[in-house]
Amino acid sequence: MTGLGAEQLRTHAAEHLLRARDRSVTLTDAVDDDDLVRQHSPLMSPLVWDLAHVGNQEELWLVRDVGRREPVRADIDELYDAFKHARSTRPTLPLLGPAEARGYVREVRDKVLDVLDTASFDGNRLTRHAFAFGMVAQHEQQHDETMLATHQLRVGAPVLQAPEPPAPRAPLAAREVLVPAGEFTMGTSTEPWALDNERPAHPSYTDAFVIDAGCVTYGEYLRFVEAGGYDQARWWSAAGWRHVREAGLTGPKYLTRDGDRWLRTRFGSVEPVREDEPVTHVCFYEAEAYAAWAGKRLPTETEWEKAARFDPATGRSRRYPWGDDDPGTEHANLGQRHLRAAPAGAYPAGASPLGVQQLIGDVWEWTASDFLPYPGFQVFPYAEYSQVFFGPDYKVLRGGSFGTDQVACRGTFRNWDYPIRRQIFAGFRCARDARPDEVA
Ligand code: AVJ
Ligand code: FE
Repeated sequence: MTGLGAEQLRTHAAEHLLRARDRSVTLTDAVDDDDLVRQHSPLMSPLVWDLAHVGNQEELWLVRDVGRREPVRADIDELYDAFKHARSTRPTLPLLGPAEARGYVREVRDKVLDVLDTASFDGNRLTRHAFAFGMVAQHEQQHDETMLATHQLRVGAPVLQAPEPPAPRAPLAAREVLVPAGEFTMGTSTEPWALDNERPAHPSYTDAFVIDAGCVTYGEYLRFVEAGGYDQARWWSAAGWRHVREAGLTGPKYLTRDGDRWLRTRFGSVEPVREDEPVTHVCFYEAEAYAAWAGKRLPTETEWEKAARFDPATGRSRRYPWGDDDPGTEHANLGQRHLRAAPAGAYPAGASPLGVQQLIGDVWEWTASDFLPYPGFQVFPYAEYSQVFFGPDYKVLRGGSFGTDQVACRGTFRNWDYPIRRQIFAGFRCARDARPDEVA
């Protein structure tokens, strides 16, 4: 993106907006109107809320703010303000119905494409305007991933189809990778569409550490379950143990035991669990407990980013593990092309310089870190995007999932959620301190 001319920026912005809208339409046209307005879980909004919310944010940011145009529907701002109404209460609001919501987002988009045609991408306004378009495309894609999680919660016959992800190309060369001690550049000051919480680039130090080359699989995780891990306080943090007891958790969400095998419900189908697939739908506390049982720990956010971006040969931080090129289909399982994570070894072309695989795509990876601002953080463009979430309540997840679009996923991208959340497409990999004999 950096160094693109105004016309290229315009084309890129239009492509990202169109791709996001195609996905929103696919996810909302897949179900009937009853399903669109239904609340599938108190954790989620009705799909029709997400759709109109996406249109309302686009109206606020691009039609009114960037475009300086008249409001399309000033009367509905309050309904679609995520801070005014908790997800659980959204079905009780006088929301736009399915036909109205579809008409609304089309009308907003029509005006936005006109704003995009006439926006002058020059001087300072280049970054500000291009950023606003990129932010809106990212925002819609984030809600598309949320809508995909709602689809996974929905009960009923399957309505989404996608081809299977690729099989492993080759076994992993090593199960663990040593990352040397030292400073690297974390965060970014140059990615044009990086959000405020990814900025600025700053030096960050780690000791030598060892990180798993792939994510923890269902097979590995279920050995912990079968060993009685959910009944043994010693693997869990105090908060994690309290939660696992209170919530009555017995294994990853969406799994059931059938005699001596495990079944998984996935987008309306019931299937045997695949042992080699990255475990998905576990919360932070479960990830932490598994790591303790395995004699390891979760990586910190800094360690994760160093494993993903640091090139020891040049000392430089890459945009992605494989380099600076935008993700291709050979690099990572992103963009809802497949509706599950791929087994370890499926994307060797996406490996980091040190040989860590599948950091981008497949599953969001829980890290040990709280969501905090980087040194030099500045709110941009609104405090409500990131700043109001900083603090110990949220844990950082990295890397994106099969449900994440590439516009909302970078080596620097930071996601966050409560440590109890399991409806998101989240898994993890483990890390540990390097032993003295490994560093010498
Ligand atoms: C970054 C995924 C935590 O969905 O709550 C969507 C993204 N912010 N609308 C969320 C977001 C405003 C956010 N996460
Ligand atoms: Fe939103």
